[in-house]
Amino acid sequence: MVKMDPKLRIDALKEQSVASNIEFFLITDIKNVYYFTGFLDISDATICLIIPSGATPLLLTYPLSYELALEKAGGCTVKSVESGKISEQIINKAVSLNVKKAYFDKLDFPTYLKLRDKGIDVNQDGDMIWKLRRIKDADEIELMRKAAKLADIGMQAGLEAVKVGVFEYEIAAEVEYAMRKGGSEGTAFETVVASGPRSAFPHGLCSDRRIQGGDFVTLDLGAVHKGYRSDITRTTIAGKASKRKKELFNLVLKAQEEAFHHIRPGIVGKEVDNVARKIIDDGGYGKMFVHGLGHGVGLDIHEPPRLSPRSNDVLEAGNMVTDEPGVYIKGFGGVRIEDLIHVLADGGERLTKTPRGLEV
Ligand SMILES: [Mn+2]
Repeated sequence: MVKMDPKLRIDALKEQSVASNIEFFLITDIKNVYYFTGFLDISDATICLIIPSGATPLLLTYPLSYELALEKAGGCTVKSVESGKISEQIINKAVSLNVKKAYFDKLDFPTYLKLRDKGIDVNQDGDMIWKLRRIKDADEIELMRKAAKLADIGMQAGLEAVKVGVFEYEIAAEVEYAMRKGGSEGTAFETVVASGPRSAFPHGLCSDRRIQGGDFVTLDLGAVHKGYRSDITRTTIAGKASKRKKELFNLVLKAQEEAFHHIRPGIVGKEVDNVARKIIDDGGYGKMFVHGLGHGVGLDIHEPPRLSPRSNDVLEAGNMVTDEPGVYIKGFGGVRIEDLIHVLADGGERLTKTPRGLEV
């Protein structure tokens, strides 16, 4: 049984806070609250974790979530607050602790103003938390391995469902059913099934278009396991591929493969991006590779570190990043191939393992 120890994470944050003279850290992003407490609330909840430097962390939640929060958030004092009163509680706590300087990851504007009115210096700092979150510990790696496996199950079902005459949404349904059946908590993001000319839209979602012979079909999907996400894309062909489609596919595959072999600690995000971009550029499609090569994945589907032309993020062991070059030709179609990569001490490890061939 995988067990997170949020207490160690709070200690790590406190350590950084002390070094930066931060006496009061307000955490309202629900993913961050989960990371530091083990309590995951629904996405639109208003909750707040207060980490004062010298006292026990305080989790403010509303009555609906109180019992669950109490059960999960072991290292915190949990307080149930009437809905609409969380802001007031935050301010009271800051005033009672005589806080001079507060930091937050995300904060609503009225609360921000009210804290300022109390003479408190209020600052945003997401970096301190991302410094921790971007390096996955052994437990998180195991959870993400499982999420990746569930995505492979979804992809397998999706690829099997690609047939001439089938609606895109039917393929998406097979993907999501298989992942759910396998134990996924839902989808990591809206499943993409983009066929024919629609495969030229990088985020084409899925529509009521029917698959036609010779279509590119791009499936981009992800599963969720204990809050951790996975991300995989495959492009396949319905029936037989034309020569041009094969060439385009092989170019993107080569870019994906080469970039993968460059993933290791110490390399900069833009350097990895450039490996793939150069191959696609040399193939004549540089202008049609319209996004960065990849992004970090964890509790969020898009998080640091980034692999893009401007990213100065340096890869470290324990990072989880995607490797997903793509080429999109308006009216013709597009190809994207994506794997979730675990950065090891000496290279990369593909967590998603579905074969990458064009014709399955
Ligand atoms: Mn992705």
